[in-house]
Amino acid sequence: LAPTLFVSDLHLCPSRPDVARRFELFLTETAASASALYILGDLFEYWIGDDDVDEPFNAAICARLRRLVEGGTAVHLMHGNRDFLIGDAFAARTGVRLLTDLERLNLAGVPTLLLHGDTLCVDDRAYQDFRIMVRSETWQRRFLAQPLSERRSQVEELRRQSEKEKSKKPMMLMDVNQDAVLRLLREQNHPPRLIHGHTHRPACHEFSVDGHPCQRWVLAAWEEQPSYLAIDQGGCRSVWLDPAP
Ligand code: LP5
Ligand code: MN
Repeated sequence: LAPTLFVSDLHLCPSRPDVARRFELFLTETAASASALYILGDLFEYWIGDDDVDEPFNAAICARLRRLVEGGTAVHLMHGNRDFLIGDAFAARTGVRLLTDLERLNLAGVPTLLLHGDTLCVDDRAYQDFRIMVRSETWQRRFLAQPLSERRSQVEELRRQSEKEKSKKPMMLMDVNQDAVLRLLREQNHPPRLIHGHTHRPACHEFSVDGHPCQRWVLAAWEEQPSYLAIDQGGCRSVWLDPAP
């Protein structure tokens, strides 16, 4: 049976053409023969609204996703902290299915929880406050009412600010909080597997919750290390891609 693939944090943008090229190859050489591809957030460096799909770089990515879907691979997309404004118009144009922020799925008999990962970083209070603000409907409506050029310059300023803030935050603060992980697993009835991205710290953490074993798979950021997770009857494996094929 063809595997199900997982990626996140591609952060695609015109200023990193090597990553976009790597992604294109991944789609045609690897994802095309998979049964499904799950993109767990931050496909784009940032997304300022579906009315920006005609921008040439965005249009090219959309066309590649569309081709993959038409070739028979189901593509599922979850929002990240950079591209949560992706909406129904994007889904209609590409044929991808938009996921909610927390998904549960059964893979070869193994219940698996999917999320971007930012909601587990609860020690980063400044970010969590920011998240509440930008995820509110009124705030988004106001942001989207502005012209694209205005939105773009605001978000570019915000990206600079985010990089500056991150350089001042301790590394520990920006990782997931293990208590938040345990709380989630208990709420969700102890699924044995959890997959997320966001922290850019690829790993498989094994631990147990109230006697239930669990694996937490963390996906890599593509500008650091292009890779994907593949799950089939044989289990789950992480595959590193050649960054410059
Ligand atoms: O993304 P990354 O990896 O750099 O860091 C994240 C958190 N930062 C963010 C911000 C995004 O990078 C910015 C791009 C979002 C695009 C969304 C488009 C629509 C919104 C438009 C807004 C104008 O998510 C970072 C975390 C890090 O992950 C690790 O988890 O630490 O969090 C921050 O940097 C947040 C700061 O700590 C607080 C920011 C306060 C800014 C308040 C200004 C709000 C008004 C903006 C108007 C221009
Ligand atoms: Mn992220």
